Amino acid sequence: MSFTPHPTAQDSPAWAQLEIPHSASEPFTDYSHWRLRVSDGGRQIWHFLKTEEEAAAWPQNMVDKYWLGLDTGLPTLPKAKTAHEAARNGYEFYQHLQSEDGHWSGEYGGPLFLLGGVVIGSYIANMSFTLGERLEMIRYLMNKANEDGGWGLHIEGPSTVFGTGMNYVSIRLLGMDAEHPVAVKARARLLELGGAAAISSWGKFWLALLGVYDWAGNNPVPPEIWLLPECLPFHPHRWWIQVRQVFLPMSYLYGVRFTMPENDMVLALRQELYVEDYHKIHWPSQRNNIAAIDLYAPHSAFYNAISQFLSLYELCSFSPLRKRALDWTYQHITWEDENTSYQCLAPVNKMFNLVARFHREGMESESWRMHELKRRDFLWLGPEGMMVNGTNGSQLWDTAFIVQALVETGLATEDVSYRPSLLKALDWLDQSQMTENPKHYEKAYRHRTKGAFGFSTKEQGYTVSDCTGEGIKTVLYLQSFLEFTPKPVSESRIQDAIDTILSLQNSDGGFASYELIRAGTWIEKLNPAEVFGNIMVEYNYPECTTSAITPLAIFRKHYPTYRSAEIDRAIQNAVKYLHSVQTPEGGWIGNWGICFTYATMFATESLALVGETYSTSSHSHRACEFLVGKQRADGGWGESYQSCERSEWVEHRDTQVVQTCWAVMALMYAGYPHLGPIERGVKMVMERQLPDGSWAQEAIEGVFNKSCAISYPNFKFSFPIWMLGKADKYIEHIKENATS
Ligand code: LAN
Repeated sequence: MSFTPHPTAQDSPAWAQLEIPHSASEPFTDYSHWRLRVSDGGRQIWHFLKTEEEAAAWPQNMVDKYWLGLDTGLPTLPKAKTAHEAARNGYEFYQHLQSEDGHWSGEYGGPLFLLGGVVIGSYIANMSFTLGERLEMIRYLMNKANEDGGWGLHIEGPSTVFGTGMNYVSIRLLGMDAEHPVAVKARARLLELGGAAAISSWGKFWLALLGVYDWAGNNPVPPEIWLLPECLPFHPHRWWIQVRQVFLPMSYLYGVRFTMPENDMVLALRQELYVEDYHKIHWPSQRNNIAAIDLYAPHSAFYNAISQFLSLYELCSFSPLRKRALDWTYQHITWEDENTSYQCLAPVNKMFNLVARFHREGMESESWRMHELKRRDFLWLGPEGMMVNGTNGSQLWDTAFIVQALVETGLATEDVSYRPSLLKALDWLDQSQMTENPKHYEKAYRHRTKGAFGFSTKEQGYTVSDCTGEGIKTVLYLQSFLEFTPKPVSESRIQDAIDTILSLQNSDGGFASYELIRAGTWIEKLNPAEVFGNIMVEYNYPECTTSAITPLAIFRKHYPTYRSAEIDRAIQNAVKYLHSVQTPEGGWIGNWGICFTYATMFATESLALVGETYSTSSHSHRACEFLVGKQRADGGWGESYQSCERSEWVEHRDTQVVQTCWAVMALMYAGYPHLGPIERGVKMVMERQLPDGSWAQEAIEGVFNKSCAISYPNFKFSFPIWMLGKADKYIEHIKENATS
């Protein structure tokens, strides 16, 4: 084991203090100099062009302008008189946001605990940011601070110690002076909430790496757990992959008690972050000190007992065993980096991996260079500054929805001018399907990837059940439903995708996110993260289940001989699972979108696949009654992200376009026969359309792990276009049936 001596970041001009204006309403950099460079199958990285000559040689395109919040200059369109015209106007605008390689890029911000990891990790590992990036990250945080000066878990949440602590440290490291009014106010709020001593466990961990929280204040994360026999029902390879991949580098870093060497910044932060004198804090009693406002999933007594036991173990851990455990966890860390070309599963494990690799290999290494490079895939510049995206983008997800919308609404065939855009999308999808299993496969506890699609890019390399479903469904739409397209995705590659989908069905018929469910839900009792719910194991999700089976149904029609009995069974069992999780009120609880409107749209689509509709199925009937009961006087629907926290419907203050689309889509999937609610929903969405065909950004659309909201800004295009185009045909069809 090596403990690489590292230079301290503060000595580097790259982290020197900056003059920061008091107001963040205007950009701190010249927005006309930023460009989104798209490369390598959808990597999206914002570049700042230093000179006017460079800027003139590489003009801003529509994608740059739109996402930076600059005037796109797109024309006012003739006012739509029908839903179909409105859908068309929507795409007249949205086609301009397609990147030249065929996918749709976009922001994927929202969580406010990710930027802290990227900044602290970079500081520790002596990596830098450009001046523009630093300034715009500071500006983003200034813009996203709550009235009280603090930050929440996500951009719509109340201030928490986790959000405030991580982001306070970030603005300071990025160059804001401690006496800047924004820092003063944030610090006051942090101290009011109890100071950083009461930060949640992932915050404690980041602060300990930085040397501003004592390791004795952290519950143990011993790497030896990875050496336990794999057959044990709680072995980490059975945990939800997001937690497993975060726990992995954490256990390595905990095992070596990595701590950044003291410097002036570290000493200053120790003063600033705490209510009491840093050196007088009794650290062992901070392990379970979590501010009440942060707590979503309090520790179980079982977890606390295990932590106590592990604390005793730490006092007498046996060093040869520790060394073996560290070597083994390090090996797994390198496998994860290599399997994902250093993108890693998400930015949390990426930044912990980065610090672990830095610890063992130092700065003069391939891993340092690669991690340094790939950090930028997570940085996204929006109108309010630079944020850290929840993943390296949502490329596949956004591309799949808009393409399906175009095909289902008939827009794909009605206008030849849309053809190039569909052909480019197909080309991108062709290149985004994974064709091999991971380089480090079973030994790295990975699920198969052959034939799969991920949420973002092929390079990231993780199968997601519903992304594979939506990805291959989109390929089938393009290749089998349209006459003008080539067929680059071969039959055997389509079969690989179907095989991957079938490999992901759980015994009760449902589909989880990345893998099969590998352990019992009792492991949730070991959830150490306090701020998130349902993170320890995979669960079945109504949304993932639907996205997995809809392509199976389409595939079955076009390729009736391939695994057809299994496909039939898979669909039947999936529907049984969906029946079993419908709430007594008639909806389904959403896990990745907010909330009931989202999951109910998916569930009714699945039911329709087996002929269950409003008039034939009590499940579908109840779903419609539930949704219609939630429609507002203005014709729309609106749910707060708190629906996801509480698993019960919580009205949003305002009606939401995206949720209205989901609700109307659900009614249409269910074959709801009464046109009133559908027509009123359509009217509401049409009224909100802007003169250039776009829709304005409204409340946050997505969620994960019950408590953290996340933005899907492309949804405000794909779902209105889809819903309006579909509704136009649907309304006509119902009216025709009524008169015939
Ligand atoms: C995502 C983003 C995509 C999302 C969908 C495809 C929409 C979903 O249907 C399945 C699950 C998945 C892939 C998903 C899982 C959790 C992610 C990766 C995220 C919400 C993006 C960020 C989040 C990740 C867990 C953030 C890090 C936090 C931890 C608790 C580890």
